[in-house]
Amino acid sequence: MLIKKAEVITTSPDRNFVTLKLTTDSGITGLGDGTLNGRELAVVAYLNEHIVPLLIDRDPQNIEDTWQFLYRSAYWRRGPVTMAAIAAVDVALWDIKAKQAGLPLYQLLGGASRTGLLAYGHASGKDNEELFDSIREHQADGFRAIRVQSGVPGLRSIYGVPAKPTTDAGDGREHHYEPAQRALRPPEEDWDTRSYLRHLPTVFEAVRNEFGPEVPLLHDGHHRMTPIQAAKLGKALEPYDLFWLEDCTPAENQEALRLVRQHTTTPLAIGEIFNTVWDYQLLIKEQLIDYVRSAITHTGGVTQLKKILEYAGQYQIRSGIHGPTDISPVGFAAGLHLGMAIHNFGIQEYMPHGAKTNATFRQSMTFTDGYLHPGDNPGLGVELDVDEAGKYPYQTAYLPYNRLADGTVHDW
Ligand code: KDG
Ligand code: MG
Repeated sequence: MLIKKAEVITTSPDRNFVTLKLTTDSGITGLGDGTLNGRELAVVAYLNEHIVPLLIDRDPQNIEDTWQFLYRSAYWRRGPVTMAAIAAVDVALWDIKAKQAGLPLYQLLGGASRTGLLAYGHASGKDNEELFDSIREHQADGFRAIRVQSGVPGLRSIYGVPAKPTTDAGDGREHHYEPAQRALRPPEEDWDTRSYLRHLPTVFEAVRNEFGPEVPLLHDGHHRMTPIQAAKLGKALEPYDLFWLEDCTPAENQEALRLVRQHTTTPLAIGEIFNTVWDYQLLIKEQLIDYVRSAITHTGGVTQLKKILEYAGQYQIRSGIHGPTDISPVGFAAGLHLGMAIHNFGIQEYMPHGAKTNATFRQSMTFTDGYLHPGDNPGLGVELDVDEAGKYPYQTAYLPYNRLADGTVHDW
């Protein structure tokens, strides 16, 4: 079997997506997700200019060899663009191999280790009243675990809280929060860590009082605190028994987490912006995190994330695969298949895509009573309607960035 065609398809139904479609001489096709929010066209160019010519007439069955070839022959390794491009190829090859075997991908990854994947949904509100409504809405949708993001008095906008409802998931409800805004420049937001640190514990106290001690609650600090501020927040949130505190401090300097760990037992999740196992090495080896947050799309595909999670499993660190709407239905499905097979599954993020996206990418995954399942169709269980995709050309969009009161640029 040989790869005869490799197409890089961009589409923007509810938001921008980059999909690699491989077609073999036996007619089997494979899809891979190369979406890198706000930098999509860099991956498109990397694929079109540097990788697609190398895939034609290549045997799609040698997935590990292709992965090593693309990673090592590039000479310039790692990084979000390279690893998203490699991920797109890797996932498309796994899709082909599973279709060739006539099996859902998770069967090739070791079979089912569970009947379904516990998912968490994104509840948010400018104030507690709006937040409580959002939590109730997600519980009504079946979510058993809830991520809580709240407005902070004095701040105009904040990560995770929609200024206005954005995507319609086709159920007549306004859902979720799409951070990348279709604009020619990144929108500027304001930030103040001390206001946030004062306010957030009061939000979790109110949520626990209202919804009780059982419901697993998660929060995303979104890279905005210094290590000691993160330690302080982790400690202040201990009485509210969080499932995890995510991205509490920028983790380029992995040692920073030693200080956080020293001061709090709140479980820590990190890794959605990581690209290789090396970004995790010290964090895993020193037990500084409890959940690996990478998405398959940003970590070089199934091939590498499986290895990272096997390494993490030796340290009893579990998966918390990244699943916002900027992970396309293709990348999301690949994460579900891996989540079904690994032993050290923790939880799966689930931010439903919009109606146009769901019409463009036909998916066999299900969400039932709080649990996700990838379905049992051969391959990933996702088909891209190329004609539908053609209706929505790419639109420039940027993620926001932050400035402090004195004008200093800050992590968003
Ligand atoms: O593109 C950026 C998003 O993927 C990110 O902001 C979402 O932090 C995120 C999350 O946990 O879903
Ligand atoms: Mg996050």
